[in-house]
Amino acid sequence: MDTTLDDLVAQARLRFAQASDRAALENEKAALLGKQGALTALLRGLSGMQGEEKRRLGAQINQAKQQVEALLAERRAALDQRLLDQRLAAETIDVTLPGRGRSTGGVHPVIRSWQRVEQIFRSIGFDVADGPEIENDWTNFTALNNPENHPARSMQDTFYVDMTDAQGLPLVLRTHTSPMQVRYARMHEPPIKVIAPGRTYRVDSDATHSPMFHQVEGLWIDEHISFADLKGVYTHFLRAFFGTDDLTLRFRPSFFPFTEPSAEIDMMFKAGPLKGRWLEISGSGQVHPQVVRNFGLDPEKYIGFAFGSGLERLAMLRYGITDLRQFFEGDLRFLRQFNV
Ligand code: 2NL
Repeated sequence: MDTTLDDLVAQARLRFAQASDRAALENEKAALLGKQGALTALLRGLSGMQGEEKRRLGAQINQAKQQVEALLAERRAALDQRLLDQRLAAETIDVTLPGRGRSTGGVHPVIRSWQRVEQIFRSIGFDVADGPEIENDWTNFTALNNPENHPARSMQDTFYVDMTDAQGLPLVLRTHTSPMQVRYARMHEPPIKVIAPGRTYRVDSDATHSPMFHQVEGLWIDEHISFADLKGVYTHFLRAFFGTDDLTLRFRPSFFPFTEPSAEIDMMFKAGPLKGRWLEISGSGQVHPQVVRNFGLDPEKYIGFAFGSGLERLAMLRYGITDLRQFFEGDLRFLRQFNV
């Protein structure tokens, strides 16, 4: 073979070997076999030749070209293999590592109490209502007989939404679940017998108040519903909720704009760790005639009671929790205790 061609093949072998990745290798290939390549130039040179010489030289150039292509294929395969080896080494999975595990969620103690309350009231014929947490101020305040200048309506106490509803009424984060009972009462015919559990919001945040908290309100309206019914229903509820008949109730006069007369309900365990202490558990009262009117009902005909209790308070007493803030911290060591 022509020494120029032998040199060319030797040079190709050397330069391919020095190419350390596919991109460098393809550049070397272009320098030999591309449009401006050395071998391509030699092939082009044949066009000026004739006969035997052209055939001989042409065959030699083609042979050299085949050798270069074989070297190229060999080096490509070697570089690809090296890349694969590197990736396999870098991306190995250590199957002996411990697994990350997969844990299941649990039910929050306040939600557990919520579910328990629903089940008890359903069992004595109460419906369960659910509704918007963003309310208009008529349903949240006015319908419940809250005077226009009542401090509860102030920005200091209530989260206002920077928007009005379709009727132009200011919007608030509901401060109690009563507005849902107003909606329910306006949509149903008596007897109205319903509870409204849910999230509520007030501008208040310290050791015993959270800006978001849970309430369950209850409402029973018919032609002859009295305080005796309230006492019977609430006594049954507390005994079922705490799983004991060893508790008594006390109704203490109080004031709410939406009830008249109004009473705080206190309870006392006759046994157990909280034995002998009066515990405030709920507000209650006979629904105010103006509120009955706002339900769309005649207060001369319809009468009944309502109550409002804090679900956090009920859950704390049931589980013996002493710090409200634990409900909202999300500490799994605390939460897991209620999901064993
Ligand atoms: C409290 C006070 C109370 C009510 C809530 C109520 C609801 C309607 C009509 C009339 Cl729709 N009243 N709810 C009544 C009395 C007291 O809760 O401080 N609870 C923790």
